[in-house]
Amino acid sequence: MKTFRRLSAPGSSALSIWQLCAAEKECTKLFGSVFPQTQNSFRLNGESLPFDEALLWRRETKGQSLTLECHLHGGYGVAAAFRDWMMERGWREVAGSLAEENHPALWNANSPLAARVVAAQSDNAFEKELQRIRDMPAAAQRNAVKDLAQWNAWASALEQPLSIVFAGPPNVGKSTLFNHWNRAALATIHDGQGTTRDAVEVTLQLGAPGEEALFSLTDTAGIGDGLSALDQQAMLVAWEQIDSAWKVIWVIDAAAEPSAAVLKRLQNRTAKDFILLNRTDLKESWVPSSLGIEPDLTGQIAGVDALLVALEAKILQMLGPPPPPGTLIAFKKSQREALEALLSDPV
Ligand SMILES: Nc1nc2c(ncn2[C@@H]2O[C@H](COP(=O)(O)OP(=O)(O)OP(=O)(O)O)[C@@H](O)[C@H]2O)c(=O)[nH]1
Ligand SMILES: [Mg+2]
Repeated sequence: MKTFRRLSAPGSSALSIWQLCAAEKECTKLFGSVFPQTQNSFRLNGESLPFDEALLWRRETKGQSLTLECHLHGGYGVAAAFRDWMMERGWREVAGSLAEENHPALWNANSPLAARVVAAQSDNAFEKELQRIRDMPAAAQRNAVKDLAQWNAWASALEQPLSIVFAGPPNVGKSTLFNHWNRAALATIHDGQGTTRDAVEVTLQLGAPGEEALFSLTDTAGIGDGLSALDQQAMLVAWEQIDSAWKVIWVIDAAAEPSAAVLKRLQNRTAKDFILLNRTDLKESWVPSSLGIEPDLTGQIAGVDALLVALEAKILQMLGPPPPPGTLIAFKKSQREALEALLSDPV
């Protein structure tokens, strides 16, 4: 009997997770000579599967029968293609997803990287590790907790998408950059100030292929001087977004000095403020450094792809390298709190 079932939520956009059960020789026949012999995850490529990329795990061996887990990179279309491909090869789909019963965390994993860290936690691995640490002598315990906690920034980013907000004076190119990043014309771009009045939010996967994580991106209204009542209302919404953001990308214009409120904020920047000097193809009309402003990145729409690549790299750098496959991290808030409790009160 060769059966498969879907473990991930049917509508999940970036990833689908499947469980395959069959005799070893059937699995070898399906995946060809590259079929993994070890327990570890194994990356398949287009030569063995008609899909971009897949990760495969051997989960369980019972006699001749194997249970595999397959993570496919891609949304609805890839899932449908995989289902057809399996059925053409005589595999039978078993009704009903196991997700809610057995894989609640995988069900909720919203990106390839999130799925990877959740997979590393199967079989209560994190709780077991915590118990192992609790049994250590105090000094070793401290080091072990610190090792785990080094991933905490990534852990909270993977549990709940971090929010990146585009902010700045009117008409500086915030929406242009936001749209290029999304590759979709979601926010309204206009040649004249006061175009974007609502905060426009999308979620977007950023990162290297196979280890993308989900972020939320918000485009806001321009923060200017002497604005109409409507624009002032929009500005208040923008400030709310800025206050609750993980990072704010302040877009400013090489050809126009920022409004007073933006200038003041940038002169007193905090760790979450990132400054992008845009429209450098236009004639420079002010010198940022003379006003105490040091942009983190400088560019123009003409080179926007290069600018975006640099921007994405700089944003991801703030989180450090992502956890390698198999790394245990405190993925859930409760797990991070357990680590903190151990640090402040070793047992
Ligand atoms: N020359 C030049 N024009 C640019 C550049 N980036 C954006 N623009 C243009 O600047 C104008 C304003 O761009 P938007 O993206 O609407 O600006 P915004 O900051 O979202 O404006 P508001 O929503 O009004 O606050 C558009 O005509 C863009 O095409 C650039 O690097 N160089
Ligand atoms: Mg705009």
